[in-house]
Amino acid sequence: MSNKLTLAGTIWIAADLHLGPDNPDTVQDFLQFLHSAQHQAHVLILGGDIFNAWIGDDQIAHPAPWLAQVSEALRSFAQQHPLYLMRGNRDFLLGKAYAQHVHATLLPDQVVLDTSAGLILMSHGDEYCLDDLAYQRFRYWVRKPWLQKLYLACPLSLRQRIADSARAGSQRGKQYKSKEIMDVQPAAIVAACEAHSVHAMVHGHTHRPAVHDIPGFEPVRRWVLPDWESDFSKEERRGGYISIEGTQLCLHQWGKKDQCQTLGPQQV
Ligand code: LP5
Ligand code: MN
Repeated sequence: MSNKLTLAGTIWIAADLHLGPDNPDTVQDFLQFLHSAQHQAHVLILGGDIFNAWIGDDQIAHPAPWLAQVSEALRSFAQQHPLYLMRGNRDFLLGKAYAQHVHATLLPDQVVLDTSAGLILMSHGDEYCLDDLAYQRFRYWVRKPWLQKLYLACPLSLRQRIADSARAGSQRGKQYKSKEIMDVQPAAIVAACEAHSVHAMVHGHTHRPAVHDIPGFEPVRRWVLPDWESDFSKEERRGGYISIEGTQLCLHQWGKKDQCQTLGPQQV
């Protein structure tokens, strides 16, 4: 039985914001987005990699200015509308303490959203990258509660150093990996569709925003959320979100035409 979440009204979903001290313009873009969401959406789901690296909820005791600003904006959104947080491969250590701090609800790694447009299988997406064996090994270990407990028992300064080295290790590792290996494995997508009768799949992680048919499961499509990046090249400002309103699911990317599909019960 999958985790099911019934949501009413207009839903906005964003992921891969990678908020952090080195991305001030992306942080400002996100604060602007939150303000728009406050007035145009009823529910907001942040689908993982919200932060560029999350080293433990206890950092909220003495937050960096950017984190205090983001947390305050999330709290004020959540005082008016339901806010859900999903964990990604950078912020899998996000915990109940931070969720409570921003008045949000933590979601499991996979959830079936029961919406006005239909049933939508949502996850961060890293769990589908099964051909990336090095990553799946990393994921296997860092999800171990005992290792997380060990890591979280370290001083914040040491945790930051370990996170920085993990980030560097990741950047190095990616140089030698093919694009295919770092994308979702088609068989994993088929298995997810076979396990869940849904009208659409939504995930992030790959930083390859698009809408894909799923051969053999038409008209179910796989919607990939945009990653956000406004700090390194103004021309290449990246970002966007998925909206679910009425029977329509739309992918909105900054500077690109919206892609929409009317979902419907006839699909399942
Ligand atoms: O993240 P990104 O986009 O660069 O690449 C991802 C995969 N890499 C990761 C690693 C993260 O970037 C690391 C984030 C640090 C979080 C802080 C907590 C750290 C310790 C927690 C201990 C409980 O997700 C990358 C994929 C790519 O997506 C595309 O899908 O290819 O996978 C890899 O690079 C696999 C490497 O093997 C990862 C190596 C990390 C080194 C591990 C050292 C840390 C051990 C800590 C022990 C206490
Ligand atoms: Mn990711």
